[in-house]
Amino acid sequence: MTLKIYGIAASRALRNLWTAEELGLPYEHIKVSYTDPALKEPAFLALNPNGAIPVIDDGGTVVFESLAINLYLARRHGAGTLGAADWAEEAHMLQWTLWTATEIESQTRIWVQQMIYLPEAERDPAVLAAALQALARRLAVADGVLAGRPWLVGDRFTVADLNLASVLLRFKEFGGEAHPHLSAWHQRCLARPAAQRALAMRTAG
Ligand SMILES: N[C@@H](CCC(=O)N[C@@H](CS)C(=O)NCC(=O)O)C(=O)O
Repeated sequence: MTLKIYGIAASRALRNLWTAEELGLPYEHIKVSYTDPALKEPAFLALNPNGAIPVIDDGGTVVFESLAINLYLARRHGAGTLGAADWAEEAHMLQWTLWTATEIESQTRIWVQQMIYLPEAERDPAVLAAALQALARRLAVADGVLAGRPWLVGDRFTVADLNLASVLLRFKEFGGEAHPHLSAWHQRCLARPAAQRALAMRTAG
């Protein structure tokens, strides 16, 4: 059964579309938006009880959480390429992905909340500044690591790179350009043909 990816490309589903493109997987893209009331109805809640996108159905294996979906797809369909070749790589892919979720996305979501969702009058500059400051400290860590190696795990682009790069999509706004090695790495990630195909879907509708 073909992999099904639920969620428009202009959402966190982009991360999973990028992964499917990297792996060359055939997939059906179900372009449901995060504003669609159907997300809160029983049929969709049976797939993702959070009522949110993305969620995938890979031949009956249903998974929600965008970064977990990518770890699963890489392990299931890309062992030794996008996914781990051994347990040490597996550990480091988990390490960087959990770091991305807890140390990076915890701050970038504050930026998104403040700058995209809240009306200007309700924004709190102190909250925004604190998030950007916390983010800068963490981005400096990744910059230091990438000063000595081209990719986060092994000697190739892996799901660890994809997960961090896709969370840092608003790279400039998140202060990424202050970190030269991270900047060069982010450009390498986004220049990949699979990334470009996924990014093009955001405007294609
Ligand atoms: N941590 C989740 C977040 C999922 C999420 O918040 N998705 C947004 C779109 S990017 C959504 O569907 N929001 C609608 C809602 O929560 O009602 C993930 O990474 O998959």
